[in-house]
Amino acid sequence: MSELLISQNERVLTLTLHRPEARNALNNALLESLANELEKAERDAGIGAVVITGSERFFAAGADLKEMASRDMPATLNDPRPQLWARIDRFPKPLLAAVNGYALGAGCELVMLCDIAVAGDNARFGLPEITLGIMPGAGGTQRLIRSVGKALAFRMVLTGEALSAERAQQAGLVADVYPAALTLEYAQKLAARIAQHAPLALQAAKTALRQAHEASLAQGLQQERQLFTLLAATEDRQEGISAFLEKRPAAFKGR
Ligand code: CO8
Repeated sequence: MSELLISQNERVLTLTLHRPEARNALNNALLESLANELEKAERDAGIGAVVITGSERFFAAGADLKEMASRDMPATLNDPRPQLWARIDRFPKPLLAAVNGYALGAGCELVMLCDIAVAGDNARFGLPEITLGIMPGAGGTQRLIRSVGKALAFRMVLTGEALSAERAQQAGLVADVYPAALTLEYAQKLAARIAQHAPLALQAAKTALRQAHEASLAQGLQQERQLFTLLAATEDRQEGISAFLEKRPAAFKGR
């Protein structure tokens, strides 16, 4: 049976991590399946947003420690993992995480790579690598500090201790918290609301927002203005504004 379950409802694709025997640990095969499905979703105009989720008890317990244990320094240097993460990170459409239970290590890093995280009240977010004699290696140190600030990022990385869903929401790691049984449904509804918007505008907004994390303010402002100007050439912009002025729903075409 595949370790990545795939389902689609209208414009929302849901990818469910399914390795229960390893608490959804992200081995290379599972990361590759995620990258492949996201690349397919990128090419499919019928998909407007993607939700990644796990089970009700665990989102993902990190990198696969059995796989990692077998890798020495040269093997780690030549590990295809950074390329797999980069492929996932390149996904240009809105990407949401619906998190119940543990999101640890690489599982937490996957959540941070997503654009919006929605959590169940039983979720726990942590980077426990330090307890294993290693450190986060898939964006954890870089994305966490930009998301929750210096004090909490240092505390989490240096102690390895996890945050509750409530604390993660206060810190800005998570957008919404729901009762665990409803997390996925709410995330899918949020994704559906997002996916009804103009695809090119969503893509441009995502690119510009990510600049805030990944580039200097001056570069970010410049790119935001360039993307804003480019959108002026789209049919969807004309349609969106006309629909508002004519008091009718917009019919976006991705052009
Ligand atoms: N990898 C592999 N197997 C795992 C992992 C994992 N990360 N986590 C759990 N498992 C396996 C266990 O070995 C066990 O297998 P078995 O039944 O064969 O003994 C099975 O899942 C069940 O585990 P538990 O009995 O511990 O399950 P619980 O539900 O009691 O506990 C926990 C769940 C709390 C998630 C617990 O399993 C745990 O603490 N796991 C380890 C968490 C961890 O340390 N994660 C960090 C991993 S390191 C990392 O992510 C580094 C990323 C850097 C990437 C760099 C790439 C370039």
